[in-house]
Amino acid sequence: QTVALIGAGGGQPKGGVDHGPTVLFNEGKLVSQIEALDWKVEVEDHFPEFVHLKPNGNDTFGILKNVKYTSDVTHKIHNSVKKACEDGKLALTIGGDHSIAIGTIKLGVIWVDAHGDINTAESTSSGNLHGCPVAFVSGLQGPIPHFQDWLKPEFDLKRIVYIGLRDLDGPEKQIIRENNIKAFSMHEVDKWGIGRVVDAAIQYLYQTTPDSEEEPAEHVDGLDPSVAPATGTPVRGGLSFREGHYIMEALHQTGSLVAVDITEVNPELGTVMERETTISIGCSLVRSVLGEGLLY
Ligand code: DIR
Repeated sequence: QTVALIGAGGGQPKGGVDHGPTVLFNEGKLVSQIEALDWKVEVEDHFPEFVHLKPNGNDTFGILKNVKYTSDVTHKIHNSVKKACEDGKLALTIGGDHSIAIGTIKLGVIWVDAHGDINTAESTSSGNLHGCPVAFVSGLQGPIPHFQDWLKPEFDLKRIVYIGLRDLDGPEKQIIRENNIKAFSMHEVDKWGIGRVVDAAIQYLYQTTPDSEEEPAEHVDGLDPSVAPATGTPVRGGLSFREGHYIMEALHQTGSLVAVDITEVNPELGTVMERETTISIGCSLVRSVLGEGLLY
C-alpha cells in the first residue's frame, strides 16, 4: 500500500510551524521510518512553493489574518489530498497549522485537539485561521474572499468527533452545543478511559458516515505539553503519550483510513530537548497510525 506524504505550511503568525514537515522529513527521517513498516512512500513537499507565499500584514478580511495566503496553501493541499485519495493512496498530510484542515477534511473525521477550531469570523477573538477550519468547511462560516473561489463548504457536522477538547472559546462551546456535535473532552477521557472513548467515536462515525471511511486529524496540541511541548498553543491537562498513540492504533485497526493529518509541530519553539521530543512524537504518531506497535 502507498502513503502519499504531503508536506504543508500554514497561515499562523508564529512562523516556525511551517517548518514542521521539513523537520519531520529530515531530522525525524519520517520517510525511511514509514518504508520500514512496508509502505511505499511518495513525497509531495509543498514547502518550497509555500515559502515564497509569505503572509503579509495587508492580507486580512475583518479580523481574520493571512486570508489569501491560507486560501492558496489550503487549496493546493486540498488538490493533493483529493488526488491521493482518488488514486487509492493513504493521504498523510504533515502541517503546518490546523488551518490546513480547510483543505484536507472530508468523509468522517476524528479530530484530536485541545481546541475546537470552529470559530467563525464573528466569534474569533484572535483572527487566526487555525482556530476556524471546522467552521469554514461546514458552511457555519459564510463566504470569505479567496476561499469562496474554490472551497465548497459541504462538510456535514455529524461527521466529526472531537477527542481531547479542553480549551474552547465561549462561542465555540455554544456552536458545538447548538449543532449537537459529538465531542469527548478530556473530562470524558478521564471518566471513561481512552479505549471506550475511541470505540464510541468510531461507532458514531460508522452510523453517521455511511461510506464508513475515516480521517483522523491529530493535532499535536491534543497531547499534553509534557509529551509534545514544541507547539504553538500548548494547553495543560492533555492526552498522555499512550493515549495519543492508542487513538492512532485503534484507527489503524479499523482498516477504513483514507487520510491522516498531523499538525502543529513547531520546531522553533521550546528548548533543544523539547523540540526533539516533539519531532519524535510527531513521527511516532505517524508510525502508529500505519500499524507499528500492533501485533495482529
Ligand atoms: C483560539 C485558539 N480558540 C483561536 N485556537 C487554537 O485562536 O481561535 N487552535 N489555538 O489551534
